[in-house]
Amino acid sequence: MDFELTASMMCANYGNLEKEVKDLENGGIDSFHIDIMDGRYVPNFAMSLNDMRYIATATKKPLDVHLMIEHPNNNIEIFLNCLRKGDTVYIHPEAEYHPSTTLQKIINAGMIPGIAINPGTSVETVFEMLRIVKKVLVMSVNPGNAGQMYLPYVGKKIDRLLLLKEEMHFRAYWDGACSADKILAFAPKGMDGFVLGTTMLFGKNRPYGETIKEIRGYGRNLEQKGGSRVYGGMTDECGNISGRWSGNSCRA
Ligand code: S6P
Ligand code: MG
Repeated sequence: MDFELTASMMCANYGNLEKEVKDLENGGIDSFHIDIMDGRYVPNFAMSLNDMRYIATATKKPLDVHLMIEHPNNNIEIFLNCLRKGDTVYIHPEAEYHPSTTLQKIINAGMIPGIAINPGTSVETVFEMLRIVKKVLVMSVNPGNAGQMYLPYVGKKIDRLLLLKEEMHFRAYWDGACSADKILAFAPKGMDGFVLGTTMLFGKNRPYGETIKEIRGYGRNLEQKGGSRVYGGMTDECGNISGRWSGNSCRA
């Protein structure tokens, strides 16, 4: 079972960003997740335009740009001009008066349009936008910081969202507190990719390649267990499929 793995670069070691990018690339990462924050839409400043620009020149892998900024329509061209066709740009629909206009700009520039859904945002709120976007980034923590706890109530919403994938033609990605049990539970339900941050990848004193290989192994194990993508399914209050994966628990 294949799924995409993207590295949350706000968690990287900025003491040697070039090495981080190369190590992740050599370790088999699929793309680089770039968290841009403006201190207004979220109460934090993370990566900057210059960080994004640097990583874009340091790798040929796709960038996955997650804009946590107010009214991205006002200055989205600045970001689009630094990106390559095929890179993804996610906006938060709540941050924009007319999110479909902004998404159209992303499409016109040749990038992949995406929306990020906050834990408190319902599927119904973004329903029509699911027709426009190619990717949906589901936040399983509140946006703004790495290293937060998984919010278990998000699981049931993800189940409902995944049921719409086929009809609405989008791919779904997990962002926030991504752990092995979440990959094991949600990849078989149709989650197409996972953002890896401090929970699994960074700050572990372990080569990135080793961790990434281990995670890819989950996909092979799921296949051997006869797992095929089943869209939807029941999620318990810990966000896992009830009774299917023993030993799963909410992240403490
Ligand atoms: C949060 C941001 C995320 C985090 C990432 C961190 O606002 O959008 O991309 O950087 O999820 O992962 P972790 O494993 O530290 O929670
Ligand atoms: Mg993010």
